[in-house]
Amino acid sequence: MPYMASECQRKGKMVEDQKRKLLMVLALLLLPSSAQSGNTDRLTEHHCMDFQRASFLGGRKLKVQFLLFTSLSPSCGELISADDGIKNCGFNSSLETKIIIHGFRALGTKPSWIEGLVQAILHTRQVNVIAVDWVYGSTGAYPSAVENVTQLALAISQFISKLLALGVSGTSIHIIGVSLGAHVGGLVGHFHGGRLGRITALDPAGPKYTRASPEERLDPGDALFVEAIHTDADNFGIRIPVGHIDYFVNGGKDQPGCPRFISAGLLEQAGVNMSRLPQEVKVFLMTSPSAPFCVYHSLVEFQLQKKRNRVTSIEISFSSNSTKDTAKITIPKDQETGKRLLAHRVPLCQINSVTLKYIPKNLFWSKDEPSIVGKFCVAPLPLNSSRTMSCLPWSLTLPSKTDISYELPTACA
Ligand SMILES: *[C@@H]1O[C@H](CO)[C@@H](O)[C@H](O)[C@H]1NC(C)=O
Ligand SMILES: *[C@@H]1O[C@H](CO)[C@@H](O)[C@H](O)[C@H]1NC(C)=O
Ligand SMILES: *[C@@H]1O[C@H](CO)[C@@H](O)[C@H](O)[C@H]1NC(C)=O
Ligand SMILES: *[C@@H]1O[C@H](CO)[C@@H](O)[C@H](O)[C@H]1NC(C)=O
Ligand SMILES: CC(=O)N[C@H]1CO[C@H](CO)[C@@H](O)[C@@H]1O
Repeated sequence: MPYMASECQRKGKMVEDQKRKLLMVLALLLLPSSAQSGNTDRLTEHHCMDFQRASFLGGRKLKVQFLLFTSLSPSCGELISADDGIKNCGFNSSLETKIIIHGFRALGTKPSWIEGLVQAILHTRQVNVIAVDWVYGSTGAYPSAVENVTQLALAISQFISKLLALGVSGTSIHIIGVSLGAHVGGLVGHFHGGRLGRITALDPAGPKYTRASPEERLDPGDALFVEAIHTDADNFGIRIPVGHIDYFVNGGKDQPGCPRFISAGLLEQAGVNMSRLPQEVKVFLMTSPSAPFCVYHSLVEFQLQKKRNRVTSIEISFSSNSTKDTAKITIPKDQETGKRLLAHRVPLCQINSVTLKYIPKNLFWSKDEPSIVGKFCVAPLPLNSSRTMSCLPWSLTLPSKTDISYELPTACA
């Protein structure tokens, strides 16, 4: 009996609670006395809240609800608002918080995969899972759902701000956005200056977003780590990369020794085997952008000493005794930092050296600078919440088109 209903839930809900209690009391009075024993306890238990149901006719209010699920009650949603009352809920501010945002719901119904996803996450990890219910604003025609996205993102951002004010760390927040919800997550991350821990986009939506600017859609600046799993890029999904890593998994095949993760079309919209999802870290083993085998991944980052008024490209290679794997970091114009995921065939601890090469963009009318200066850092994935990146301990000067190699001393444990 972990929760007290009245302390935890919103006022509007309390009215409903009162009614419900009244009904229960009435029911108890009407029951024969032998059936009453043990039942009175239930009156103080919090009752499970479900998603709302909206009609697909237009003119909906947004009516956002936040439902909390914890390992104590993985199948029972608790209506929460981020105020002091949250301390009386199952919410544990020292744990990670996963916030799930669904997408467009043509018929205004609850997404059928929510429960499976929540339970799968809680089965694997002790975390706070918060499902955002915005079925009211997500229904009707797709463009009108899109119109509600900014307001929804503001509501979620405010909710997160209150969590932060209660002492929750920004890096412990992980947004999982499905379809249109992925761009909502991007906007939420943007409102938080890209300092939230992680955004996972499942099948980020394409319509109205493919040509949108990075501010309007999900992009790698929206969180410390942004990953996207595209399973529907030829239809409703977005075709362009939006994260530090983007998996385009059409035609992905099971690999020996690797977990089976995707089996397209399988589940509503996402095409993801939800019972595998909490082990999402394993997805790294399964799909590299380039090679059809299991690989390791590291997040590589280059931070310019000075922002530049043009795009900066740096080629990064990891070399081991027998392998060399390369990726290109792109730092957008007027930004300091570029991040990229580098897929390598041997564990990071077997990488002997890293080679950096600055690739200037010499245009017909303007020559790029002959060298750049900055800092290089690397972290093996998955990132854990302490998120320690190892950096080469000095400011590197990279002359144009020249390979500069450094030892990467990371011993195997
Ligand atoms: C919150 O989680 C931490 C870490 O698992 C645990 O030690 C602590 O007891 C939890 N607090 C509550 C109130 O459950
Ligand atoms: C989904 O994953 C679960 C857990 O590994 C597995 O038992 C199940 O067979 C998978 N379903 C499909 C359709 O691959
Ligand atoms: C790489 O080669 C060096 C020198 O031959 C050797 O000492 C080291 O053990 C090798 N490392 C691996 C991971 O095979
Ligand atoms: C996180 O990574 C650090 C450094 O790699 C390591 O010491 C720590 O044990 C890791 N924590 C968890 C929870 O995996
Ligand atoms: C709260 C809000 O802005 N809701 C809007 C969601 O989109 C529909 C369709 O455009 C509007 O009618 C709602 O007012």
